Amino acid sequence: MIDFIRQSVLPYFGIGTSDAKVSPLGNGHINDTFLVRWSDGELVLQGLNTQVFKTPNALVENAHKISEHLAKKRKTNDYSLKVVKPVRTDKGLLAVDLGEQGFWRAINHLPHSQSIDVVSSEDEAFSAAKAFGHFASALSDFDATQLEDVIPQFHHLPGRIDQLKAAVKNDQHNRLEACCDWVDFVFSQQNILQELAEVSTILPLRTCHNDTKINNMLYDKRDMSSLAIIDLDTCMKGHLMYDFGDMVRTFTSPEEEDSTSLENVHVRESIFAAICRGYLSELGTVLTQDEKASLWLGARVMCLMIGVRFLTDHLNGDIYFHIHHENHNLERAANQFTLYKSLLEQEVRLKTYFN
Ligand code: GN1
Ligand code: MG
Repeated sequence: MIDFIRQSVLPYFGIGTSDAKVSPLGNGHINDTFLVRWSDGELVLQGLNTQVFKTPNALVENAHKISEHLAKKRKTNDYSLKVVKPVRTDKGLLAVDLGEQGFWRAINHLPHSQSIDVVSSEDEAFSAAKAFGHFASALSDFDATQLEDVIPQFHHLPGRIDQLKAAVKNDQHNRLEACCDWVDFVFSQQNILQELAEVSTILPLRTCHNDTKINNMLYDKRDMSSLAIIDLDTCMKGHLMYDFGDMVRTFTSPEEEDSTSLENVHVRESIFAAICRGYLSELGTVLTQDEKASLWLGARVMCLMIGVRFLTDHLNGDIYFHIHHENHNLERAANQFTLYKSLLEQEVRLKTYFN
């Protein structure tokens, strides 16, 4: 792959093959991401997964619009984080489509940046949540209808549960028996759908990031302050409760998303509190009362929904998320359902942080 990139992709970006160093970057589950360094500079190169992103041109256009909006705000000091921007091909395009050999796009690499996969302090949680809040706030005057839905119904729990039902029915890889307890668990939680249906109709549609994982906020490694929000691939119109929920999902556990040490997987109350403080410090005056009231639901939905998606993919034979070993998606699902249960167990205490 690396040789192919050097020979056949980098020339489109005007980078000579002789001195370019290409190395894998990050922990994404969908796209292939590389850091490219050469004598004159560096960039992040991505091969988009076109099975998942069926309209990659719309995706790069969406990301470009978001970057432009944020860059404009940065010029007037209304956005304080760094902005990730597309690096164009030497013909001035946002990407190069090589058909069978991939759809490639490049982004600027931010010096001194560092991502983490597990939050280790309240300060880290606070600054990341504040950064995601700042991002949403800076986009509150961006017309979200300009963005194409690159994955329709991305955060749509009823649809995700239907996909699980279909996977259970087909059980193409005879994996159901070994995970039927988790399937039953999901079906026992369906009363959340009613609550969701009622709330969804009253929430405003806003520009959402839709993948507010801890490793999509880059820290400045010199002082661990927040540096930039990255991965604009799933920016679409939606409800901010899901952005809040994905932070809860990925910040609060002391274990990584695929850890099998389930006895350690739980929601750390102090980290949950820091997320609320950080996010609301930026959005407190932007969110409507209904949106504020929806945040607790967003947290529950996101933990449950990603568990459902991992479990579905396990049953389908791991066709969506990259896996690194057998049963990886099942392990991820068990981890996320465990976190979801911990969230429910602590409901009374956790809800006090919204006051
Ligand atoms: C995928 O590949 P990455 O890390 O950007 C997924 C998210 C999931 C996440 C789980 C397009 O994101 O929705 O929450 O994995 N992205 C897509 O870690 O499905
Ligand atoms: Mg992503």
